Amino acid sequence: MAKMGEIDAPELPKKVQPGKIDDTEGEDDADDKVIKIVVVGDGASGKTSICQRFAKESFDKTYHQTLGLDFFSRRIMLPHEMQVLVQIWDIGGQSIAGEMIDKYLTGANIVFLVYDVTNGKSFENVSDWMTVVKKNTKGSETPVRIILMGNKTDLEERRIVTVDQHKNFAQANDMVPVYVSAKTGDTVYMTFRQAVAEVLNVGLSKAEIEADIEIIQGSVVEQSR
Ligand SMILES: Nc1nc2c(ncn2[C@@H]2O[C@H](COP(=O)(O)OP(=O)(O)OP(=O)(O)O)[C@@H](O)[C@H]2O)c(=O)[nH]1
Ligand SMILES: [Mg+2]
Repeated sequence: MAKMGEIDAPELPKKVQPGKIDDTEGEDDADDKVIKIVVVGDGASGKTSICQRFAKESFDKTYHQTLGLDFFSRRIMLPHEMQVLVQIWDIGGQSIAGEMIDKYLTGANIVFLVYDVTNGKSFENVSDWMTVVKKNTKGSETPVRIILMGNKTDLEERRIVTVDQHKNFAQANDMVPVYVSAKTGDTVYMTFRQAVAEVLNVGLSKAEIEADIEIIQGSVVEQSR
């Protein structure tokens, strides 16, 4: 089992997609890079949906609140045959004031700070989340890449948070601004892939950035509810 950070992670039941190679046994392969992504933001902003879209290529329109956290993981292949196990810690929106938040953030390489573009409050609260993230990652050995992620772009007609607000906030706070839709899948996979590649200093060509899902090898593990 790959390293999951400093707290004991629950045993993850294995779920393998049909047609994909079950290589979870090789998770502690010494050649594998392991990248920890922590996903935070207000409740119902779409964090679990984004993780599910990336790890399972699926979307559930019913809201199931995350209590504590959920884990997802997916193995991706970067150029030069670099295998990366992407571990995702999906933090429930209610955990912002919880005692475990510092543990969840320990060892993060990347943080996705998610808000819902149709919900102004979720954008206002990004500041509070950012404060929590910065406070709990400031002693990190390597700099943590923080990505401001506006979700639900499929609901363009209901957008409240403007593109300028999004960009300005990201710029002022050293974050990378991105937009996604967990529902349509728009730019979800590409955002994960690019963030991981940048953390590992792997350059992606335009063709690679646009590379389709076929180039992925691997399997999916998810904690059942
Ligand atoms: N239209 C649309 N709905 C979405 C999108 N992403 C998530 N949703 C819906 O928004 C609701 C909340 O999504 P979740 O992914 O459960 O939200 P969360 O951020 O994990 O919430 P907590 O677990 O409470 O922190 C669900 O009903 C999803 O189906 C999206 O991109 N577009
Ligand atoms: Mg959730």
